[in-house]
Amino acid sequence: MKHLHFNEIDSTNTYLKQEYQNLDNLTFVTASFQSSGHGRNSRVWNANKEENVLLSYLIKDKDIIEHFSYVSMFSAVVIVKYLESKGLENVSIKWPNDVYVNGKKIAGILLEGAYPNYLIVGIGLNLNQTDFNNKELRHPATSLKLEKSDFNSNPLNESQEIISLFNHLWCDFKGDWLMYDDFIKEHNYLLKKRIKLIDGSRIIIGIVEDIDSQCNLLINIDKEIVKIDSGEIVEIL
Ligand code: BT5
Repeated sequence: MKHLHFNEIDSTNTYLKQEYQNLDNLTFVTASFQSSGHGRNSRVWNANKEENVLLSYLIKDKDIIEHFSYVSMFSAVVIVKYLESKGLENVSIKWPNDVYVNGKKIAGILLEGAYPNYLIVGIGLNLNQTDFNNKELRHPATSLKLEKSDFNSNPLNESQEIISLFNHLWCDFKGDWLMYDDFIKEHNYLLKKRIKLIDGSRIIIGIVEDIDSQCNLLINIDKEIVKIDSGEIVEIL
């Protein structure tokens, strides 16, 4: 495992996309600042300089790339466990790719891939930032500092801690995709919430019943359970 750190970069995901041929499987990249940090569908990821964790890692192992939805959930599990280890409560996973604390977004996860060459997982985690322009954000944001005012550490130390935790948990997980099944179900932010989801041209409204062992969202639509493997929650009704 290798860890590269940049003071400033366009995006840690973009860096890995450009350099994947020269880098090993499980290379981690972190940055103190991103000039073009992005989320899904080219949305902007905002993070003040030197205040947050901006981290990406590269997977080149084909077997693992094929299991990308587990990798996405696993990454959320690592962030939840990290936040719980800092004493935070009410930490949950908002399917498919966010981590919430007390109903606010603290981390976003972005998967970008080109099968069979690479899968890149980018994680933006709000640490010390306390000013968020919530009017501009799709969902209210929070940070470790806002949730726990006595939190005092720098993003590079915390990134290293997250990478260590990742490695520790990864060794077991990569042989057993279902290992965190129960943990994921227990931390399902959307459980029993009525949601509106958009998947391509499809609009789905229903009550979330579960996340199944293939990481699909199970939605109750007029008493019928529908399995959703991708899409975006646009509203909690
Ligand atoms: C995500 O996208 O939530 C995935 C974000 C991944 C960012 C990391 S940082 C390291 C790596 N390098 C990158 O360039 N990206 C990854 P999405 O679900 O599309 O959510 C994006 C939306 O979240 C934006 O449109 C804003 O409304 C909101 N947002 C932006 N910055 C935020 C922040 N710091 N905290 C909470 N919400 C934010």
